[in-house]
Amino acid sequence: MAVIPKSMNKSLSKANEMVKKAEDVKIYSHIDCDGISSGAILSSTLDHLEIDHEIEFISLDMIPDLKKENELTIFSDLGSGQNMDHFKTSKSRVLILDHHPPLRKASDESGFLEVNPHYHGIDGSFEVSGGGVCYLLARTFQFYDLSWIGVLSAVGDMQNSLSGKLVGLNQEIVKDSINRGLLESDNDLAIYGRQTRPIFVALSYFGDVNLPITNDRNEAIQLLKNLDIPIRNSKRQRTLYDLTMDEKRRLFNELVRMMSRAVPSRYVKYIPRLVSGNYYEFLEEEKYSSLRDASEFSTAINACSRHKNPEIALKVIKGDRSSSLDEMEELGKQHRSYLAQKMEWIQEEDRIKSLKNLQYFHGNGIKSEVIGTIAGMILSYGDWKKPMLGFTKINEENDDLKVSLRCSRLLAFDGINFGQLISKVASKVGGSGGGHSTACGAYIPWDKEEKFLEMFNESLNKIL
Ligand SMILES: [Mn+2]
Repeated sequence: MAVIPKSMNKSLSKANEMVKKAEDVKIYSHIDCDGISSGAILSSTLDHLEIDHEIEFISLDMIPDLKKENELTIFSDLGSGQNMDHFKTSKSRVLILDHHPPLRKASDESGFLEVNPHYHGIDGSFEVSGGGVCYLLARTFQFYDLSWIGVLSAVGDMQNSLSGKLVGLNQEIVKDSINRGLLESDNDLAIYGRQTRPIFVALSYFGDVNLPITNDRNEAIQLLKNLDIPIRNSKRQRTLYDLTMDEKRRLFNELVRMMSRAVPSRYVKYIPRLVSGNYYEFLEEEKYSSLRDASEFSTAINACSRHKNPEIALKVIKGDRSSSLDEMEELGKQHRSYLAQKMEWIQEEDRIKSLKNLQYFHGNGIKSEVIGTIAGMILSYGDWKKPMLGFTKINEENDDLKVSLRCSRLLAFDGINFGQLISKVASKVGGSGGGHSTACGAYIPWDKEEKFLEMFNESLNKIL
């Protein structure tokens, strides 16, 4: 794999030594799709090596309270951005496999090893995910069968969201997976729900700008009729997966035409990028199942993590296709009905408020784990030209606020990075934040919401 820098290969082989020697391992991984996939790769690797291990999924705020109790502690998809001094002191070893921007200089103290792409000139925000770094370690043991999970983690981390496809080290992991016959990938229409959603339903959620078909299934059916694309075959409703090349071409042209009419002219050049992108299809999974498409699989994992059941997702990724898969599907159902109920609640009383440069809502009572998902969904009912911010209490015990932001990718193509902006504004009111350019969030003190909104709105005067 030519693209892995030598220096990175060196630290991967040190990590390999560390793992090989260990007899008792604890893994702490981030409780999101990338983190759970990371955990699945590491756990499968240790299973293959017959090394005893435990795994626990945590959020970043739990790190200060963790204690070293095992011979080797591995942190995956977290650790690089946090103070880890309390883990540096005792005799047991620590391995950090992360892709977030590191706090420390490349450290290689005895017993404390950090593998992070940023140390080797690779951008961890889109070239490799936490799970990707874990896979690169698994690969040093020749466990190529885990490559598909590295793809899943990158898609779950939205590393393909701006360019429409995986690049950099991610692309190498894709190749490994294709070579093993585990994956197929090609360009297609970038409409979510490729395997499971009837095409007219998928189209009604198709977004980034508001169109006549947005949230309107009848309009979507009409559009397909006009393009001579049947919505059913003899057995069932057709999904994107069922469409012929020719049908896809007609649909692509029509979507580009509709969107180009709906946006200011400076955005028109970006439109094709929103309408097409690569799919990542897991060939071992059943067709039309929610596991066949990487992006749909990652949604199912998120439903587990957002309702605090990461272990179910872990078991499914590790291969359980019976009871854990049933549980995951049940959680998915509950998740969707929770979202629908909250969406209705926001809309029934016009709870979306608008300022000059942004829109927002209070989701008091909405779980902080799903406030971002809801902000993304509600954006399609608001004005796509402004970001949507949702506020909610962190949890029952903590009155401070979580704020999540979602926006059209067109704003990011235009050069705005909301992840950086939200981090800046949050720290000015005594909070902290970060994330991607189109999906990010922050934690702020409970009494600082107004100040935060005012400053955020103000800071957009020059850019929006
Ligand atoms: Mn990650």
